[in-house]
Amino acid sequence: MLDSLFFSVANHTVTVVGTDGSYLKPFERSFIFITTGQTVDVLLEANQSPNHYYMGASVYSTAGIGAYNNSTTTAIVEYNGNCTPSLPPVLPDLPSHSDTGAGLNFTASLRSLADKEHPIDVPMEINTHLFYTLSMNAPCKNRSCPDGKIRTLATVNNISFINPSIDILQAYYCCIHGVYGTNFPDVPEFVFDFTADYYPMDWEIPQLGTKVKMLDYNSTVELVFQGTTLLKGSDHPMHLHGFQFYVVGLGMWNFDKDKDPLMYNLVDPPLQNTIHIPKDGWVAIRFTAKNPGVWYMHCHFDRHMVWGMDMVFIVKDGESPEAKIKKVKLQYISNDSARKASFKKRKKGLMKKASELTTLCGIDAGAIVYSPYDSQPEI
Ligand SMILES: [Cu+2]
Repeated sequence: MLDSLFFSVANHTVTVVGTDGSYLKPFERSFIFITTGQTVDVLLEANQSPNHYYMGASVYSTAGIGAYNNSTTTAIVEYNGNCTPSLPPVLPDLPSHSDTGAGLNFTASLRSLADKEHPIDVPMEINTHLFYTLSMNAPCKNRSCPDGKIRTLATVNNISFINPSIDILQAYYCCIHGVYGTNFPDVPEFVFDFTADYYPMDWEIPQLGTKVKMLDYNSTVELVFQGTTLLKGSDHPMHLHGFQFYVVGLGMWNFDKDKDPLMYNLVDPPLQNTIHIPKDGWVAIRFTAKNPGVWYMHCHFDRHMVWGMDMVFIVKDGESPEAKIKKVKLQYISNDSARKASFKKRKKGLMKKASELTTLCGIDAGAIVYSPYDSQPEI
């Protein structure tokens, strides 16, 4: 989980048909671009002359050579039947390690099927606008730490995520205070030219914190990720748990809030859970917060994740029973047959809740259930 990759099969094209578990309008390419945490479904037609062909993958990296593995990983596609294979097999032609345009062009080609059998549900009226910068940071003044070591952190909206000692889900569920703050900012505190060539070094110093963004149930969210060139910047595969989101726009340089939304694809945007934000670029996603709970969002490059490029959404409970994670409904059901029919399920739910309170929250909880349907109360 370190780098994005180009992949190709020599002398063949592939038909791209899906990503992150959702269908796409099929399109042909001589290579695919895939970032960590993503899936891409392709069809390969063995329609070339019987032979042996290399398939290969190479790293896409905006860092200089030496900062990543410059080799090509390979395996061989062999056609069945009688043939005299070329020796060595033909190698695929892959884009260069820094070909940002090749990756961006591939990502921008993804389109949902968006037909009668596969309708899309992209939110059109947005009530929650978020703008998150993604940065590499240096925690010590002038990049020089007291112990002489060079250290790097990574941030979302200039906040480097600190892992709490108690899980945020546990703290939320059990109402344990002091574990996290609910003031994750909707926009960066400090707005500057995010893709400039030079900055004062002081701007590289991040805040540290464990902060979450609270979302009302069924909020319609638009989130723009903006890469910055602090510490020369990097690309970032951003991954959201708990949701699939529509990727409605992407581009290079600073996001323009007046012009760029006019170019959004709201007709057939791809439905994904991981999206590659190019270095010096931006990506806009939309989703409806209809999954109550605690959801982690992070860069899928392992090093960026442990350096703090993470945050958490908490989606509050909604009104209906299906939209709640926290409460047990104890209201009396007046209809006799409905009460009897749902008794077993409700009893099981209550017992599960008592058990969760004990194991998860450390509370000595118990339940005694009397009913006309059992001869003995259940404890
Ligand atoms: Cu990253």
